[in-house]
Amino acid sequence: MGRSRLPRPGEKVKTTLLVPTLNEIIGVKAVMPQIDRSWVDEILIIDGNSSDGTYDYCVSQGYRVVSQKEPGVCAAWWEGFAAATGDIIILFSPDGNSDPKAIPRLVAKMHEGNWDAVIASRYLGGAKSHDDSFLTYIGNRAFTKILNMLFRSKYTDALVMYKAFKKSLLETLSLHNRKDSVFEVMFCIRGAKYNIPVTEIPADEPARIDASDSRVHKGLWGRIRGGLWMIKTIWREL
Ligand SMILES: Nc1nc2c(ncn2[C@@H]2O[C@H](COP(=O)(O)OP(=O)(O)O)[C@@H](O)[C@H]2O)c(=O)[nH]1
Ligand SMILES: [Mg+2]
Repeated sequence: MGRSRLPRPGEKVKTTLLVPTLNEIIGVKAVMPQIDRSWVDEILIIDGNSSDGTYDYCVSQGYRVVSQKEPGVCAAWWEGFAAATGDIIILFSPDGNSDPKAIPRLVAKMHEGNWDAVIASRYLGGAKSHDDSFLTYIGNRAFTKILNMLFRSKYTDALVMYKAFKKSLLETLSLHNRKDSVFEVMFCIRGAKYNIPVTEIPADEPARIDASDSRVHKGLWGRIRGGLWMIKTIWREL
């Protein structure tokens, strides 16, 4: 990825809302119309070659849509970073889990304190996740606490996708496309190591809209594998 140029003094800082989709037509139709297009400078959909009409729907609504080449969410992020024209990136899930109303709050907070990153925390202040089961709640909280202990950070939510950050951070934090690590976790660990100015805002996580079995239940093996990826990511960073 090329060096992301910093805007010159007086030049507008642009924001890209980066939206990954894979057969997410139900969520996309319900969530995307709630986004006021004036909130950001660019809405970029990275589609993982959906077969349910997500791609055509997004194109018909006038969004910029890129079909990803390599499979997987991590590849989607990196192909999205390469295509995004914004200086600030917001990672946004159109499945219902990211509350669109938090977009203007994230943008405002980024500008207000000249933060390098702002995380939409599900566990800060009165915020609540409507998607958590007892197990995922305990898992998310414990994982964040362990990460804080190991890397002397103060996150309340190190696993949430929903966040805004300066694109130049990808280079500052030496983040690279690694298929074997969880981008969100790498991002938080490197942010702590490099001691970047990062803050959080409270943001509820609404429930997934398409909550059909195959979408929600990743199965025991799926959860174990997810946990192992995270542990592996931490281990390597130690
Ligand atoms: N482009 C792309 N999007 C994906 C892929 N896998 C999942 N997504 C999308 O990423 C978003 C979050 O996925 P989800 O399965 O809900 O992840 P979770 O909320 O972290 O459990 C949804 O909008 C999915 O459609 C993929 O391989 N490529
Ligand atoms: Mg989700």
